[in-house]
Amino acid sequence: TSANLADLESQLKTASEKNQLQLIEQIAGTGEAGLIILKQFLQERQPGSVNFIDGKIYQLLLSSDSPGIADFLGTAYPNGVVSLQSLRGIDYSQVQELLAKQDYQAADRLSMQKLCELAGPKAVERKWLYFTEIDKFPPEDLQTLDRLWQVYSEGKFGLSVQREIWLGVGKNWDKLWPKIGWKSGNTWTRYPGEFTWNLTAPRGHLPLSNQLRGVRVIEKLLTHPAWG
Ligand code: UYC
Repeated sequence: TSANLADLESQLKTASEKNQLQLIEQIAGTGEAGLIILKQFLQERQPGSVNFIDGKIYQLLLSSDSPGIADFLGTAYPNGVVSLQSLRGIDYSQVQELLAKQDYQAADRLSMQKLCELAGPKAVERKWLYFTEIDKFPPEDLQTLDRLWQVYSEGKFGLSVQREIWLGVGKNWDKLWPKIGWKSGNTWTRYPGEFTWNLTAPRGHLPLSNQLRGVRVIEKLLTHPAWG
């Protein structure tokens, strides 16, 4: 009933972020009236501090089939809720599009491609990174990619999330792999079929970085000055 919806709306304003996620899903589930409440709530939030609450609402509005909501999104957020800064003129809008649609597998592949673009034409050709290329990455670009992953994953995915977990296990790679679902016992998780391409994955599961050539690339990514 509308009394219930008004109730959920007022709870949404003061709840913790974890409870907000749940309330947002509940409100979206009530149909058009709920979507309008979420649209208003999104508009009233601080544009300077976009986080996974904004991302969640955007994703739910995007997946609705209401033409009014689609018009609003197209005008207010033509690219999504995250502003896409790059110091190298790289266009991250397709990464945002894929993450907003929760196509985490395609977003993962494209994110690796964007890192290669950041490293330059040789890396684009090679399709993988030399660890020596990573020092020159601008912090802004890594932060943009990290914000995209976090905002569209309820805060679960992103390089800075992986960094935090890695620091939490005393920078021990053998302890990191099972924690983020990249290894089970002695067995590496196989690409792509054995990875979990949705939010049931463990925290830090994505984005992937292939360990075939050793840990130096991921080590450079997780120790980059971007994470200050
Ligand atoms: N793969 O196992 N991986 C590939 C991962 C390893 C291997 C791509 C991650 C272990 C081969 C991505 C893990 C290993 C290829 C990832 C993982 C291995 C490949 C596509 C858990 C064997 C074919 C992008 C740590 C024991 C390509 C790319 C090639 C691909 C990711 C094998 C994203 C996180 C040690 C043979 N694996 N990878 O880099 O290079 O090609 O031959 O990490």
